Amino acid sequence: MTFNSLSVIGLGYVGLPTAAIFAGHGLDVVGVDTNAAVVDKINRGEVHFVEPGLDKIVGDAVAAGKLRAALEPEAADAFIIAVPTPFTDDHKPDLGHLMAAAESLKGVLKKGNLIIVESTVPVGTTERVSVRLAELCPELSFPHDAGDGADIRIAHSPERVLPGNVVVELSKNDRVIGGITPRCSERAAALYGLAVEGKCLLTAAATAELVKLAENAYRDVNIAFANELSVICDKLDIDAWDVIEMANHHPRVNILQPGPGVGGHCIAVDPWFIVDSAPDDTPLIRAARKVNDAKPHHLAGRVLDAAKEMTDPLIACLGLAYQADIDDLRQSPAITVVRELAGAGQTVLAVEPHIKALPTELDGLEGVTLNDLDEALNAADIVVLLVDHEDFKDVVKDGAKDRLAGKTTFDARGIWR
Ligand code: SAJ
Repeated sequence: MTFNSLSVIGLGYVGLPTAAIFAGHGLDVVGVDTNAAVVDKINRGEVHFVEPGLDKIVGDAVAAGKLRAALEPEAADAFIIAVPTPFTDDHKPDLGHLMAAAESLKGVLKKGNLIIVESTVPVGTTERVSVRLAELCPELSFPHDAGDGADIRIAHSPERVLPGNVVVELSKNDRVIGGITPRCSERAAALYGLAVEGKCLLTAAATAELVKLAENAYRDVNIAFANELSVICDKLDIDAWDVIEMANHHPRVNILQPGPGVGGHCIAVDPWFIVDSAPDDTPLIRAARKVNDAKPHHLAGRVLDAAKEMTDPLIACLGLAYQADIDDLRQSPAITVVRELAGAGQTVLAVEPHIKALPTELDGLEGVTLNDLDEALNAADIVVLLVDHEDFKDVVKDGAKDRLAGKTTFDARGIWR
């Protein structure tokens, strides 16, 4: 049986591009989101966040009548759940959105349906979804209980796309697919086969859950190494990027890039899901989190030391997003730096070309304003580069003029060397 219709629950950074790509391959796709403004926007063929190439594929799919958005789930052949799975203040997984999304399928599920959990989840969650739906839908059988012969098939297939390159990576990346049973994996692979060029690697649900968490914890640990090295370099007055560039000439060394810290909704969050599952066996993963979380404070401390040597300096902070060329501010270390500078009584000229107003974390903070790049560069005594946005790259070589001349600079991304 092939798939004609798909419902994607959660129209955020992963769900919306996923919905658009399947619609572009001919499926009738309904995207579901609880935010009415998002639903309206998508139905007008527009997108609600910055992601290269996304506006075109969403616009085309809506215009072709293959993609529409709704507030409630509707019957479909397959469902993909792509909602946020954040953590609580004490670093425990918060599965509230995920379980609510799963529960919203009660009443629309029918025999033969496939459900895929794409959200990043702690080990055991896909099975929990199956158990919960079995409680809510007693007329249907579910794979944790009925095995391969179940009415409903459920699998975990973690998204692995990099914000800023989502449209390309969604179709090119290999996919890990972990079904609750082998048949569940095969059905999920058949769905992705309609739109994904990468390989489908089939495994069990729990293995797929840990694969995704391991990928992000691995990256966090490696970034922590680069960040720790850069703190050492600051102390020894050595250029960290020189050290890394030269060390990386070794055939078996590949050190990542230091930065102002690790942000986003993935790398800064997912390692905690492993810690939560194995609290006594995760010293390295915890240490990496601690090193990366300390990095913005280290940077802010250095800027404040420089500011203390001046009278009422103006500090330009370039970039608020958590990484280059996107407007995503979630868990952004740049925001932590700005808050810390403002909290110490400094005047901060924030520059973020991808947003039109200060985010709530900074709005109303005394001493912080949102500025355009030229205003901030002209006025600032200290310039702190926090995000390697394209717009900031040619600041040092704007014609013959060095726009940083005479200013104290902190280049947390190493792009002005
Ligand atoms: N960062 C550094 N130095 C580096 C690389 C990144 O400081 O060398 C910083 C970034 O500036 C950013 C943070 O780390 O603040 C995280 O960025 P990232 O590029 O590592 O990745 P994310 O969080 O945008 O996306 C990650 C990706 N996972 C891996 O690369 C293993 C992506 O493939 C996942 O799909 C995504 O998490 C996710 O949704 O889980």
